[in-house]
Amino acid sequence: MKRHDYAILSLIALVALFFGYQLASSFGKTQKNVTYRAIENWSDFNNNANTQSPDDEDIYLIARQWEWSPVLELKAGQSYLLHVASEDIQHAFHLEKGATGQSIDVLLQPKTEYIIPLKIEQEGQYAIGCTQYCGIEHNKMRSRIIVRK
Ligand SMILES: [Cu+2]
Repeated sequence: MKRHDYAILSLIALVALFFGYQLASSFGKTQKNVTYRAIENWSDFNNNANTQSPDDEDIYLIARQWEWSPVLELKAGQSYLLHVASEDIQHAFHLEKGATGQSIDVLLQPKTEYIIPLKIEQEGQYAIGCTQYCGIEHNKMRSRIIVRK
């Protein structure tokens, strides 16, 4: 090979490394700090979701065909641990980018609790949705998180 061939190969390798790194770090960020565990007692989780208040540190959200329950009302600037779980089949939690500066996407295996650290500084309403096809009314599976001062 001639010298300029090596130069071109090196350039291609650098570009591949750059985009590979970008891709790898974007995957890492969406799932970063998210932990999960099997839910042994669904009625406890359901009960937590139905009795929570914006003052609690731990907040609960249920995905099911085809809704998110309940509509969460949070306080701006407060740190939460958001516990999200699917009651039936596989769904995927998506929170719009405006909430935290980066969208949050977490695949939800059934009856598994995903714990997502969440802090939203600005009051407002932030869209959530399901990004995993989950049946005929999948596209209706949208809701919001309401954040107040
Ligand atoms: Cu779904």
